[in-house]
Amino acid sequence: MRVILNSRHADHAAPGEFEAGAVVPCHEAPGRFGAIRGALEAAGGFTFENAAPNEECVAAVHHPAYVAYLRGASAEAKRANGGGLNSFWPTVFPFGPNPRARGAHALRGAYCFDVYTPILPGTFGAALGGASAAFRAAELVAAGTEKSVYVLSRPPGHHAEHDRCGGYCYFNNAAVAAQHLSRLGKVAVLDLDVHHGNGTQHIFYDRADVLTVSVHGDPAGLYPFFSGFADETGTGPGLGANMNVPLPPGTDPDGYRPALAHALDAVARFRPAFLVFAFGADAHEADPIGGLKLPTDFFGEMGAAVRGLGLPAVIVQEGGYNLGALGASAVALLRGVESR
Ligand code: SP5
Ligand code: ZN
Repeated sequence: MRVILNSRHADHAAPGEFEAGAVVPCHEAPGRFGAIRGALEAAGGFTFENAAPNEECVAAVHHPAYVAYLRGASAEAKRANGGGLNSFWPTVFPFGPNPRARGAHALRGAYCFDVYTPILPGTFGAALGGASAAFRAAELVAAGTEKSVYVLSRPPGHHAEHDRCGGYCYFNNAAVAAQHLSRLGKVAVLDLDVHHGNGTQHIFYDRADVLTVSVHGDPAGLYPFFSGFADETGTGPGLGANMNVPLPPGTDPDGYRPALAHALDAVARFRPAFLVFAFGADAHEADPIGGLKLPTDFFGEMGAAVRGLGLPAVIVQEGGYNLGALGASAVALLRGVESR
């Protein structure tokens, strides 16, 4: 299988994240990339290539003011770096009649919805590299050159909304791929990261031509907490083109299988021309933040089930924070996708 890499990923590395009032090492760290790449190389059968930066593909799904903000804040962090400050964090989340007109501190909170998503000198470049890799994969699948292409990238993307970063995500890589493919036909986005793909849902919420389906830990108790509930079904022309399947904490393969079948059935009934598969290994039983109980082997079953749809697919890497489980799960999943 062809793998498109974000060669700029390591330019973004958050120095820490908040947990119970303290700062702990950030789960979304550069080592995740090498863990997956190393596992794929050891397994064999994968070819790797880099993608050229492409700003147009980002502009197709994100607000121009948000893109400009991320670019400017990354450049500002680069300059501030000389003074020993190397990351910008939101401190307030402004609301009111004009929250985006009040200077740098308000903007940090206005373009972000949580405290897990700082801006560093290399954030814009790294995020752009990921979106560009997803776009390149979509081009290959759209051209029919490849049946399935895997995008190995970080930072992840599925929490990033039209004009807000959050959940370690800046540009929505899966949405970039889906937007490009939607020019040629209907697209289904299937999100099996353990967290709800709120950004992808948000970007396509009023679209009838892009179905978004997410299977995830119940947001009543798991990040992102504010969306991912079953009653979010789309709006306007997009009513009925969004599906959330929340699962209780501790869900194992016996509990996950019917939820996955339900999600795949919704995808099949939509009759899409293309699939974008947002894959997270954070539903693995060894993941430090996911809370579900899926063993490595189950990711092979997951991949084979997705393959059963028979759709040309872009597979985009999202979360997964146990480095051993991450590489093994990615190999199992992609082998499953290739199986026949
Ligand atoms: C792409 C992706 O998987 N984003 C996930 C963002 C999750 N951010 C919140 C992390 C909270 C970690 N604290 C967990 C404490 C468990 N001991
Ligand atoms: Zn996740």
